[in-house]
Amino acid sequence: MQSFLFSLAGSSMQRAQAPLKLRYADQSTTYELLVRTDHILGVVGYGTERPDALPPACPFVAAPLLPLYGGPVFEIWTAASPTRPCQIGQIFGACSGELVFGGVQLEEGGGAALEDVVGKAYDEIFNFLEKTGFHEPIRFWNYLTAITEDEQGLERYKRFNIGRHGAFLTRLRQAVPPAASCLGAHEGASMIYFLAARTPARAIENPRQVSAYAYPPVYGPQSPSFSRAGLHAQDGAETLFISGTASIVGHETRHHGDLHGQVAETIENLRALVANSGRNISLVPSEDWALKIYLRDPLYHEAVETALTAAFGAGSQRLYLHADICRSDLLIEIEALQHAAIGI
Ligand code: 3EB
Repeated sequence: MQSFLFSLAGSSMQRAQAPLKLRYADQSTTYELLVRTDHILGVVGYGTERPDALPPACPFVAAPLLPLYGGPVFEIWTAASPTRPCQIGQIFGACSGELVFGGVQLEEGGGAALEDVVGKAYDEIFNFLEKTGFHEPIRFWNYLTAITEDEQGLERYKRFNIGRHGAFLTRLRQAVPPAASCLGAHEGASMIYFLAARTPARAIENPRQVSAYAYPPVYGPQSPSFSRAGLHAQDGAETLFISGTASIVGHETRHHGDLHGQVAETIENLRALVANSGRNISLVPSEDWALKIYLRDPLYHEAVETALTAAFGAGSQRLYLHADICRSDLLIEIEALQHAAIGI
């Protein structure tokens, strides 16, 4: 991981400064947190509380997901221009000139239905976006405890979709929802974190898959509100945000109980999204890729690592997390981010 950080620093000299950087850092690279805290948008911690070394002004959210192996991992979002903290209501975030980061914990436990808790959290997020002037969400991450468990006769993921849709219906300005991930956590508090900007990302769908927001009702009374990917352009550079992607073709899960089949299908879906992004490139292995891989079983790690290294290259950043996927027949889900200069 460390060698990647150095090679990233070297290669960034040769092209336009990316407006947004994402790094997955382990504890031994904590010094990275301190070098340029004035540019940090936010830090997400996996398997860790807020690090003492992080200045209080930097937003930190503790995700209820554990890294697969080893100690804590920090997901560090950095902007090209200096950042400043901003707090509106329950949401503590930070913004640069172009982007804002924020996170919110769900207030579960008061007996309210999950759809109401989720609706309220998204309402708070939209209030935050309105007040900070960053009206356009470009990426959401949703980590929910007990995601596939029943709550009063309806699965929690289905309740989540009802709550999210309700908030988007009244508050989202975009014609289609932005990119997202939604995963199940084993412990801790459910939470949502996000990135937003002054202009929306361009939504990208996958021709191999039915759009999630058009799934048939067999998956729940309200279809999931997310785009398969979004391409956000800014300051001569682009960031491709690929949503959580799994072994789904059309709207159906493929390769039940077959890890290798699911991994191969998921990579095909990632390739299709890159091909459909409107940029004149195919999936070329490079260090510009950051992959977050959610595995239902830690034992899957080796097989998945081999396949992803072949597809994305050894220089890609890869963060493995132990998580439940929102369909119980899915063994793996992968999200991705890529930086690229505009025009290639
Ligand atoms: C899928 O393709 C897998 O509800 O926000 C992936 C990414 C999935 C985001 C969400 C769900 C979500 O349907 C599940």
